[in-house]
Amino acid sequence: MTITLQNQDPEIYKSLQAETLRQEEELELIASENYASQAVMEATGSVLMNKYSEGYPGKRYYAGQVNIDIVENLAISRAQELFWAEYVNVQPLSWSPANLAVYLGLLRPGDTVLGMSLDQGWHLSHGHPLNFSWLLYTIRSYGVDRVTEMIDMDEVERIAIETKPRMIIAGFSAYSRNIDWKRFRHISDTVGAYLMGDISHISGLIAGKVLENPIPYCDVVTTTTHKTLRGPRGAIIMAKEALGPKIARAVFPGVQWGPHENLIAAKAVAFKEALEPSFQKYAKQVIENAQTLARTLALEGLRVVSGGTDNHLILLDVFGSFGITGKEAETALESIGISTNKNMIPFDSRKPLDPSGIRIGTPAITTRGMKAPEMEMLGHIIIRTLKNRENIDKLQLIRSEVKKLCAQFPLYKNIHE
Ligand code: DSN
Repeated sequence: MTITLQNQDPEIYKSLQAETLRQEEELELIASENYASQAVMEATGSVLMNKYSEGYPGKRYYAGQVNIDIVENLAISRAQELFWAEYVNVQPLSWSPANLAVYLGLLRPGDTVLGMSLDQGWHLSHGHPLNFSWLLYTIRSYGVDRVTEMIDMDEVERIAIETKPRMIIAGFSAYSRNIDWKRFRHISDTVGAYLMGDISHISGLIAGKVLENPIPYCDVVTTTTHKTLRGPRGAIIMAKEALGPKIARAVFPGVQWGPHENLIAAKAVAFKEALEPSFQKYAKQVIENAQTLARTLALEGLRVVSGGTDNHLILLDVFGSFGITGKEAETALESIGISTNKNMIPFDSRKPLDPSGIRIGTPAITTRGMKAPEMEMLGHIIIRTLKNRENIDKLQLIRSEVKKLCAQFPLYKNIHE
């Protein structure tokens, strides 16, 4: 009998089957998630996971690297082509380790870092009291304007001059507006700071050429590979050539040892996919879908933070609009088969675990092939769910509508157009 996961470990197999069905029959609106292609998943589950390969191509600490080096060099050259980057490190295991390596490579403990404030679109590694960033560095922050809910670049400049940071971070996990990269560069030059772009959320939209590429403006850029970029879980760091050696030493041996070469192969596969013209079409559709969905929700009385979106992400003030907390909204939507996440909104008076907002995004549903008509349908489904969240019969009916919609856009069939 062939040994398979099914007969060797039925319990895990059962959970994988159940998760496959959940993904097939439910809608993924978490802005940081996507569905990787079968080729990306095949590389992720490949024999490359068996290999230790500390070091870099041509300079490893263990033998047997002939195939590993080919894979890692391909991942590097494809990322360079995709983002027009001079230096690329494809080894970071994920978002925080990538950012940690940048801090370690370019700063000294105690140096001042200026990033987005915690409640307005931050990431843990940009400065959270329990994170290495806060513990090792002096974190200062800028935020959004109270009225426009967009970044006020004059205010960023004022704070930068006042705090004299060694590094400025432009990058967010819950900000839906375009970033003024040129002005960030100007401010960084004014105060003599490194400019770090963290494009973890929007890198697929940059690769797809629908958002401006920050590489020419930044000293260093980090991104995860599994969000809009639609690759495996992981991250990369891109930098000016001159900073390459510092970043390389910080990633290995500074932060990590053995890189996960199976994931590096999967990153290479995803970069090849993103170099295809079809990926540009996908990226354009992601933004169009987010704008249609935001418009539909706003017309139904749900306040969209900053009044709209320029990318894949929409932040919704459910508490201010309908008197429902973010946690209640997340729970109601999950009950009908839609995954979202509760999220702080700018100047939120509520707490992080039960804030005023939810964050939604269109990368995954666009991968399924959905377009404007489905966004309008989805907008009405979200509103009906929030308004009827205590009506079990109505929720059951809406759940069956979601299942029917999913059946029209099967997963792992429409991914390659
Ligand atoms: N989990 C990532 C996100 O959803 O944006 C980081 O917080």
